[in-house]
Amino acid sequence: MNYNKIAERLDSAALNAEATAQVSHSQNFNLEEAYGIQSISLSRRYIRGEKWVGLKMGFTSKAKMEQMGIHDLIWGRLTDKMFIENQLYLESYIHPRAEPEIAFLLNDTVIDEPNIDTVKQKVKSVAIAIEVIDSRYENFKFSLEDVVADNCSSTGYALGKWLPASTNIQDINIGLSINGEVVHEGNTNAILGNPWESLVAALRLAKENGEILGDNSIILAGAATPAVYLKKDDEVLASADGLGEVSFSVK
Ligand code: OOG
Ligand code: MG
Repeated sequence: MNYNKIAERLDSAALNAEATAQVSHSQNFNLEEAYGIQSISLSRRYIRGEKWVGLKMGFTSKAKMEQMGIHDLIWGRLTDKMFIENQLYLESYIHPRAEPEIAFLLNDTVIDEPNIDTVKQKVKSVAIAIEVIDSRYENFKFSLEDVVADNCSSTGYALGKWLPASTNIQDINIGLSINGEVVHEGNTNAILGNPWESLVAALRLAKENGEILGDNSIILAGAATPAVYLKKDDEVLASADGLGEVSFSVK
């Protein structure tokens, strides 16, 4: 199996906003190989000048697992170019979807044993966020290995105001509205029982995989609700109790 070729195919699909067939339709590959492909496809972005900024966690809630039919925790990489400020241009995407998330901004503390108590020392700030996912696969359909190879569908993130790390993020309502109408609402404890657990998992996975999460790295905890497809002229807004809101418009 040619990892480079598959990485190139997925990277080009993202660049050209053109869907491609699921890798699993033509090859057998395992999860380790899938993460290998993800890593190579990210290298292509770094070579083009994108900067790695952190990680996103996926399938941390039942709502997401059920929507996509995958029940394993996954992680992908975020780059600076994925940052969305105010506007998203539909023509740059294949079939983008949005979901409300919580973001963590890290400091440079080194954590040897990630657990609920220790990871809090590594957080400078928390914020409401919107993740935009855009599977490079036709019809947004994939196997576990497919989605991992495709950087876990990650394509964009919008961030609300950074708030102190002491801000409560547990057991609060979080939701997404489109054009002023709430489309999905959930509770942040749907994220692994407690959104801090997602950070614990992220730090553990980063360590296992040699990803160094230094000062100002960003972690997205994963959505507590299903994702929604975006269409032209949508005003997309996420909010959570005590975290304020973040929004962008679709052009
Ligand atoms: C995969 C990414 C999952 C989340 O928050 O659970 C994810 C997908 O749904 O395409 O980002
Ligand atoms: Mg997500």
